[in-house]
Amino acid sequence: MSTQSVRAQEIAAENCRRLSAKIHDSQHTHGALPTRDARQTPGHVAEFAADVRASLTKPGQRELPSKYLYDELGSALFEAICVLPEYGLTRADARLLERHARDIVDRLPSPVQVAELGSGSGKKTRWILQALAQHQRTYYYPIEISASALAACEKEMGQIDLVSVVGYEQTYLDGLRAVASRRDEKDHLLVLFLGSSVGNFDRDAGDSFLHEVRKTLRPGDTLLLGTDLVKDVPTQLLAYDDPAGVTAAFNLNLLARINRELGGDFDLAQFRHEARWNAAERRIEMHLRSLCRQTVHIREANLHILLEPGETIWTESSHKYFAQDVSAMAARAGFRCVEQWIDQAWPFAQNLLVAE
Ligand code: AVJ
Repeated sequence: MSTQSVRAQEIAAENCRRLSAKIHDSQHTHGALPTRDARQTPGHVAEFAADVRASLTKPGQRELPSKYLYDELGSALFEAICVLPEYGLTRADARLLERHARDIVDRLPSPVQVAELGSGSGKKTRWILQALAQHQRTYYYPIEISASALAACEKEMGQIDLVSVVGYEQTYLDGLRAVASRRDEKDHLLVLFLGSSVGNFDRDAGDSFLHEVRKTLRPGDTLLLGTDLVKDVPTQLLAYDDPAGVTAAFNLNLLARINRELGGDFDLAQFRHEARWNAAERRIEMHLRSLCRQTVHIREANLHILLEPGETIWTESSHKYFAQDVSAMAARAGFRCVEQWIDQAWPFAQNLLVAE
């Protein structure tokens, strides 16, 4: 793509953002904004195909990147997971934010703007935005790769009094860099990274990701980081292998998405969802187990693979933390952990980190 058309696209995207900001400013929030699914443009198809090809042909263990779990259907299935009785994580996260929103915002420098990495529908963020909006007009920038989740989030959060919402349909760091570069000198930033999404990264990748986040910030900016804590193994396994099969559907949808968007021919009936506790790494792993010897063809990735019976494709990791781990993790990335709020019913921590 030429530089000029990239620039033209940026301008169009910027105009679109301004428009969406205006719409929310004037509180005309009925009717979703027109959104197209950027994931389906040719460039994104090529990127998806290249990622699928690289991860499915890894020597040893085959993989698929977990970020592709979240197409429109995957995001809807994830929302369903969040209300499963076995998956206490989201409720614990939301409980902490509801209970301590006042306390959290009282520790922030002002004025402060809010960016959220992977906002989803943004439901639990309401508590923070409402608490902030008691002091100041609040700008909220949800960053989300799922167009449908982002549209829902913009619509919901734009209805809060004195809150203006401008969504970024981008990956975490691209979105955050865009937000950070557009703010005024006087504005501080609060970055929300909730729901223990940091747990999707391997420990080293998590460290470098937090370090990248730190690099977009100025000293005194803050990061509110949600981390799911280690608990007993049966409870953790059940949270990722619920009896109603919602998590299985969420996991299998990744293969269905490859069939839909990349011309794949996965036979979903020949795969089984599996959740494992990896004790050495302190993480839940989701896999898809091949039930027979089978070949799969993915047209857009120009890929043929042969799967053996019992062989698995590793689709996601959810690392779990000890409460004491977080300060050290924060320090390695250039933050200081100034406060930690822990839910007793479902061990989960909300950590307030300040950029040093
Ligand atoms: C959104 C990444 C935090 O790992 O618990 C839920 C995703 N996967 N059930 C998690 C998920 C299976 C979730 N995160």
